[in-house]
Amino acid sequence: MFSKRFEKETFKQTVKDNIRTLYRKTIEEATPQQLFQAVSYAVKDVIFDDWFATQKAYDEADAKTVYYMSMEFLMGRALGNNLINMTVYKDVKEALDEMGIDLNVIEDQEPDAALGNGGLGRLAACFLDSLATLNYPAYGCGIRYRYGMFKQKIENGYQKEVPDDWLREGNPFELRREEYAKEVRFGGNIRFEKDPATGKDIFIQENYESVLAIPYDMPIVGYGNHVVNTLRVWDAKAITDFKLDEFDRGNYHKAVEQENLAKLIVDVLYPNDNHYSGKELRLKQQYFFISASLQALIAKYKKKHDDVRKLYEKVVIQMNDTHPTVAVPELMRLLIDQEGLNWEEAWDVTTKTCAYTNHTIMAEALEKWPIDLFSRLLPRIYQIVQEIDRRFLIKVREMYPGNEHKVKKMAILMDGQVRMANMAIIAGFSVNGVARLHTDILKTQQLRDFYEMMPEKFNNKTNGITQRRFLAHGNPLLADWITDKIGDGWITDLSQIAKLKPYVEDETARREFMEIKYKNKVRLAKYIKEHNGIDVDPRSIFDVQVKRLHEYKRQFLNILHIMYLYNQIKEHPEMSFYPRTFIFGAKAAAGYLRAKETIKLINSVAEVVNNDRSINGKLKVVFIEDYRVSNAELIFAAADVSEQISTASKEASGTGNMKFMLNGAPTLGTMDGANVEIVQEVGAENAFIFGLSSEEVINYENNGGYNPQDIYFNDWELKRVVDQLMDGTYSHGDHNMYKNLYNSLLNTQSTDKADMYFILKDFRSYADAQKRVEEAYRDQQRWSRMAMMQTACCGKFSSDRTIEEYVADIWHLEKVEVPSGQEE
Ligand code: T68
Repeated sequence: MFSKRFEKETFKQTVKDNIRTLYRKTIEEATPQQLFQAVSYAVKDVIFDDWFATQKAYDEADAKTVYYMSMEFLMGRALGNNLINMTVYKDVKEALDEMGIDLNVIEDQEPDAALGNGGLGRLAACFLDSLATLNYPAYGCGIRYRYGMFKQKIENGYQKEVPDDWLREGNPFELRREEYAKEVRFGGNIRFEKDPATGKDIFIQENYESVLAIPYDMPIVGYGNHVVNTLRVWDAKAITDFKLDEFDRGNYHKAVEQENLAKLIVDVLYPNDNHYSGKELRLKQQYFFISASLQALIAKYKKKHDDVRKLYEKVVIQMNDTHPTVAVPELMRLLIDQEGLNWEEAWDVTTKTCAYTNHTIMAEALEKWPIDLFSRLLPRIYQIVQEIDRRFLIKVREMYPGNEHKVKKMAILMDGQVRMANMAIIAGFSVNGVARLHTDILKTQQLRDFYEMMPEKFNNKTNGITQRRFLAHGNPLLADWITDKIGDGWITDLSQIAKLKPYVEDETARREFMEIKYKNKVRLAKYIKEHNGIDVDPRSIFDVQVKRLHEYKRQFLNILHIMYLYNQIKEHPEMSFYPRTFIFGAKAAAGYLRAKETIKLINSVAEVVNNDRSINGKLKVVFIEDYRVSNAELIFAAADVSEQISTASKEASGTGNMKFMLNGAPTLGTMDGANVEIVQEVGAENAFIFGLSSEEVINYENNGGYNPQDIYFNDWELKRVVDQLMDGTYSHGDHNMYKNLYNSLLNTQSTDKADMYFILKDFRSYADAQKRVEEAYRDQQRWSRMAMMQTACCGKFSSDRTIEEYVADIWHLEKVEVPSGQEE
């Protein structure tokens, strides 16, 4: 038992007391939301004791700390996960059962903390879970967006975005820390003086606007070790309060402006995934949370240490993509302007403290700020960037005399833009990709010049996921079964899951494994019935693609193939066909038209196919509304087939692929991102691989693409499918509804290259792979072996392994043991 407070009777009493003090109600009168709040407060009390004990232990150990800087943390729900990690989930469930309360219903009351878009934000959340579980001192630093990722409603087949008012009912798992507020300044001009005493240059920012950054801390509970780390997200508040009686025009306007700025800055998460949005407000958000976080970490460091030139001995900053890269010049500024270091000293500290992770090779995701915007908003920061650039280019010219081509490619400031990735690489002591293939592509293609100049910085850290959320919490039936077979060591050491391998040859074990899969399919079928009103047969193959909607991820390929299958079934009703349920879940960025058109197409195909009685329910298509962390947990547990079909070279890693694998779903995919490593672990015979290789794709791209017309005019079945986009089959006769999608394949109109993502090129190979899936599934003995092998071979893909690699190669942290914060 974790703590006396979770002894059944004590816990039940606490919940009752909370309901009475919070709402003046009895348990019977309380709403589910009120019960959620009351239970959460009971849990939070215990967490908070351990939280303070952890911070004290870290302080005493004077341990080096990693600051994980990220614009996104896609945390999902906290209650269930906290109970799992406190190892009291079952006790609490039982206690609540006795009170007539269903813990699952209570958990469903909690809104997801959706402060992220997709993989990058969820990776940050998995990392925090692993850091706490592995006893490493860590902070996540980010923004407390008032509105997170929008909620998706499907209306008439179209996506509609609804604001995500996630804080409406209050967040029981956060702590406002007004006492650690920091001021952040924007704009104005820089006046330069010589300090008469020291002769040093001093830089004074004048006529600026400023906001007050206020931290909210959220506890990150480690598994069974009493560690509670902190996710610190910043809220903004105006500095000047209105003093209307002192009515002075200038001040009044300034006060209104600062009030507006504060409101705007943390208002909403930008909903783009793998796409750069050059909005001024986005740069403000970046500087806002970085400046506040760096000020706070320096202040914390100085409480115990007096020489800031040794900051790197106690602090390491990991920049999650380029979004936090303004940390480089901001740290320089604080060290020079506030701490009095000279340039060389400050540069030494900065370049030993900052490390950078790259998450994409997509050109449209590269952050490049127009110099006029950047210098206007951050005048002092811009001066520092200029100096970093100037000094770096001297080195480039020394190393490559006369090679101005290199200068052009590697400079930070070029063609009127500030190139953030270049700054991150130049200043970071480590540059890592997120899967082996991705890192190789960075070294040989995208970042080749940097790699040649400073190869020692480059390293790979293949992504991972936390098995605590995506198996222990999301798939309790399978989790218990595994523990029954091999013990519970896998929860904190996923490599132990390999002990399942002998059971793959055990027929009873395989039958049990498949029965659990079936029950999870029933659970998802119920969810689909409740949310979509569609009946799906849990005996059909659940073939799932859930992830952000993006052309490179090729949901379009999947749906074109479904249209093709439908034609086949209609034309050859006698043909043997194993029943399939194709399940999609995906949000499209609000302004991404082709992505939204794809959602409409999926829903239109679903409408036609699901209502065609002549096919006897052989084919069903379901688009799950509002795909997010909480329903993802149900979906992974129920999947038979994991669709990972990105154009090879485009998906840096993928992490959904690992969650499917953990839950026993074989990969149907391209040799892209971490799929390559998944296939290596599970064996090629246990995966369904198709399509162009990354070399082939890159080769075509370097030679002007390929001609999709060659395929279109030579494959009449495929041509028919493509033509159906325009002939009204899926649009009640409207010939324009899908013309953007159609054009993207054959390019009759647009300025883009035709079929940039090689959909027609890979189509036949994909259809073949799908045939192999069907054959394999028909043989239930074979399939059950294959499914179990996924789970048994996924040991490598725990974020615990990833974090240990970051620690060993980049962060160099030490584990700190934490005593229980409870008096037992
Ligand atoms: C993802 N990137 C990669 N970006 O696409 C995925 N981008 O392959 C990888 O597994 C994952 O990162 C973790 O490494 C993203 O999710 C974004 O969400 C994003 C957000 C804002 C701007 C650009």
